[in-house]
Amino acid sequence: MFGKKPEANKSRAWKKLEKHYKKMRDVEMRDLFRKDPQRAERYTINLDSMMLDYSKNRITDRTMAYLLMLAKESKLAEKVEAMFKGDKINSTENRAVLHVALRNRENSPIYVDGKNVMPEINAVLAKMRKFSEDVRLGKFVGQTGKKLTNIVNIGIGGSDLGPKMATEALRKYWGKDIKCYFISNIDGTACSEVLNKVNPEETLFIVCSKTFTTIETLTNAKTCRKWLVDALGEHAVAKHFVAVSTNAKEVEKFGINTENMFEFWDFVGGRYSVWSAIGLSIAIAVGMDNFEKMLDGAHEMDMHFKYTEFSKNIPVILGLLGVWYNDFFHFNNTAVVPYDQYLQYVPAYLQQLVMESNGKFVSNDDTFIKYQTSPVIFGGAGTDVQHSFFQMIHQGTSIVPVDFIVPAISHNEIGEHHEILLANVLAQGEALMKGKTVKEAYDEMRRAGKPKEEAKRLKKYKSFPGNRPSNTIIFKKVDPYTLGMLIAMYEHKTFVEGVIWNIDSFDQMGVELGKQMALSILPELQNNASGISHDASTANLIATIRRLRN
Ligand code: G6Q
Repeated sequence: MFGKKPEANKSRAWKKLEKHYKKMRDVEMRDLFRKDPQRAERYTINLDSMMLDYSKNRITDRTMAYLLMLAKESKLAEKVEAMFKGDKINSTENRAVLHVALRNRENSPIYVDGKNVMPEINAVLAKMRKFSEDVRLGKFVGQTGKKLTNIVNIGIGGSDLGPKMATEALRKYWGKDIKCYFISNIDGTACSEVLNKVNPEETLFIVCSKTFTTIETLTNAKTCRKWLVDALGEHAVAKHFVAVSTNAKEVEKFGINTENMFEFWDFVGGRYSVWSAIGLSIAIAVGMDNFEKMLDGAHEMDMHFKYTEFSKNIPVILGLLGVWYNDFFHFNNTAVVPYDQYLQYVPAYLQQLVMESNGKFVSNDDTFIKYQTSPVIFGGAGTDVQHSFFQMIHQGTSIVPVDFIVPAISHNEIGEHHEILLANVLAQGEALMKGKTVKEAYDEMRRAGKPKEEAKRLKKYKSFPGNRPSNTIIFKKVDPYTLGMLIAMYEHKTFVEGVIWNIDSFDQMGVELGKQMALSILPELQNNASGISHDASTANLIATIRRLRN
C-alpha cells in the first residue's frame, strides 16, 4: 500500500540514532536536569486533565529531533491517516483496523469497501444501551422472574482481558446489586470457581467470541449451559445466555437465539475489541452512560493522536521512546506500574496489546527482521511491586524503563493512604533517575553512625546506579473517561512502534502453531491413540501424563 521501503534499520534517521546513541549512552540524566532548569517543563505534555512527564528519559532535543525524523521516514503521518480512513492496513489478513470507528463520537462517516460502517456501529450501541438498561432495571429478567445480578463473561484473550480490566478499573461505578465474573481459562477450575459463587436464577452469561470457534470459550460455555439447563430447564437458555460475535451461524448452532446476539466486525481485532459489544459486561456493570464516557475519553485521545503535531503528541512520543530504548539501548523489557488498585489488570491487558501486536519477526515487506521488535511487558500495582521486582529495576544489570500511572485522587481517600501512595510513586521515579553514588552511600552510612569498616564494606551494595528511565502519566482520578484516554493512548503508542518496525500489528499468527499441535495431542491423551511423531521430550511427557492419570 505504501510501496516497498528500506528495512527500518537502514533508514537515514536510524543510522543517525545509532551514532547519537554512542554519545548518549554515558550521559547522566541528573546532569541534564542540573544544566537545564526548563527540562521538566519542555518534556511534559498536557491533554485535558492528563499529563505525561517524559523528562526522566535519556534524551536531549537532538534525540527527539532524530526520533521525529525516524517517524517521518517511516511515513507515520500517512499510516495514521490510513488507519482512521479505514484502509486495509492489516495486510496479512486484508482487513481494515477500525477500533477508532467504535468510538467515533462525531459520527463522521468511515468507509470500508465503500460502505459507511457508522450506522451499524451505532445500531449495536443502541442495542447495548437497551439491553444493559433492561438488565439493570430488572426488565430483562431470568427464567424464574428474578433480576439478573451476576454477570458472567465467558471469553478468552481479547474477548476477556479488556472487559476484565475495565470492569475492575471501574468497580466503584458498578450498579449496587451487580457482580461481575470472568471465565476464560479452559482449566475447569476457572469455570467451577465461578459457578460455585453464583446461582442460576440470577445469572446472565455473556459468551464473547469473535469467531465463536475458540475451544476454551465454547467448552466453558457448554459447561455453563449444562449447569443452567440442569437447574432451570432448556427454556431458560434464552433468558440467561447472550452472545457477542461476528459469527451468527455458529452462535445459532450453539443454541443462542441470534436476537440475543450482539454483533461486531472483522475490522475490530480481538485485543482492540473492548470498545465494541465485547464491552457488554462493562456496560451492564457501570451503565451505558459510563460506557459511552469511556468511548468519549478514547475518542479524545484519538483526535489528539490524529491531529496533534508529533512533537507534542503523547502516543507518538511514548512510541518513539519505546523504539529508542528497545533498538538502540537494547533495553528489551518495559514495566507498567499503575499506582491504583483498581488498575491492577492493566499490565496484563497491555501484555496482550503490546506483545501480541508487535511480537513479530516478519516485516510488511515479507522479509525476516534483523532488529528488535516488541519488548517484554510486565508490571503490577504499586506499591505492592516495590516490594518484589523493584529490586531488579533499581539495581539489576539490565535496565527496565518504567511507566508510572498515577491518579492524583483515590476513590477511597482514607486517612493518609493516598498521600503515602503518591509519595512512593514520586520517590520511585526520582530514585531511579538520580540513583545514589558509592560515595553518597558511604557518607550516608557514616552520618548514621556506622563504623568506618562496615560502611566501606557495604558502600557498593548500598549504591544505586540511577540514570534509569521512567515516564509518569498523571491524571485526576480513575473514571470512565480517563480510562478510555489511557487505554487508547497505549493502543496508539503500540501502533506507532509497529509502524516504525514496519510490521503488521494487527494479526496474531504466532498463536496458531501451539493450538494446532494441542488438537493433535488431545486424542493421544484421551484414547491413548498414537498421533503425530513427537520429539523425545514431548513423547515422554505424554507417556508420563497417561501413566499419572490412570
Ligand atoms: C486478539 C486475539 C485473541 C482473541 C482470542 C479469542 O487480538 O485475536 O486474543 O481475542 O483468541 O478469540 P475469539 O474472540 O474469536 O474467541
